[in-house]
Amino acid sequence: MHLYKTTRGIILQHQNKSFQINDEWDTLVNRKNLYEHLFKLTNNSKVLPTIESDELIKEHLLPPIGTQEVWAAGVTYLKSRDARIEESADTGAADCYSRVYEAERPELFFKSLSHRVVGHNGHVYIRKDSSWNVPEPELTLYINSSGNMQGYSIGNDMSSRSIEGENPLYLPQAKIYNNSASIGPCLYIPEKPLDPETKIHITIHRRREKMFDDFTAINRMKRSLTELAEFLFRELDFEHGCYLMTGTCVVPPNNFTLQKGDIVNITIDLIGTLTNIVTVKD
Ligand code: DO4
Ligand code: MG
Repeated sequence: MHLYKTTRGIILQHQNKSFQINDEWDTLVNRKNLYEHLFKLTNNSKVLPTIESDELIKEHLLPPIGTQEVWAAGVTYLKSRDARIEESADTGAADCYSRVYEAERPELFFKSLSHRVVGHNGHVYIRKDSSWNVPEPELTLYINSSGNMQGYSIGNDMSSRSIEGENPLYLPQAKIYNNSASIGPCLYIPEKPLDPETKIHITIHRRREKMFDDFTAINRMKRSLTELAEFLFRELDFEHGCYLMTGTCVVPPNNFTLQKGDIVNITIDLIGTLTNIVTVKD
């Protein structure tokens, strides 16, 4: 099931039908056994004509988020560990990335409040004080207030590699700035957990030319999704649940940096495609 948030209300898509859901986002997504709850709603919710739901999703889409905080995990794939080691090679900090990759405790960091999150077709920013900027395509979990994974979305953890590489203590500046977090296009709530073979695919286009294209499967992750959720919830409560980006799995070559106007597409099997346009804050 795919849940879309629009300026005109919530749309649930299931088996080629679209339903209008009359509930408030935070309350809805935090309902116990979300899949079963939504399934029941399909029996007594208004069915929207395809033309109407397509128009709402195309023209009035919002990021699939209410007041949830967005957190992120780092160095969960070998690719990410190696990229961090390379970018911090001159600073003597490379060791901390090898250590966190092997450690029992994962790297978890705060990424965004919900009002700073952009969605599908939204503009993501690159920092003006950063010389090396990349998108990070990440499977993103929706975890309810009881700590149970209830759904998935697609995240783009926009990052400054020059700032992060200079000193690991600069991580919040490399990661948290206006329009640095994108989530969308929807919240996907399957009956069963995602297949470990699920692929994440990213392309970056510049003036119609493909600059980067790569993919991997989520089973390349060193840690389990439940392990990440368990660590995040150890000493933190989230009244309406939260989003957790689970770390990047593909990294553009070291000579690549994003430019204004680039188009980033991230596709995850069964969830959809999240598209972002890269720009710079005025
Ligand atoms: O350690 C820095 C952040 C890593 C990260 O965001 C990732 O691996 O996705
Ligand atoms: Mg990341």
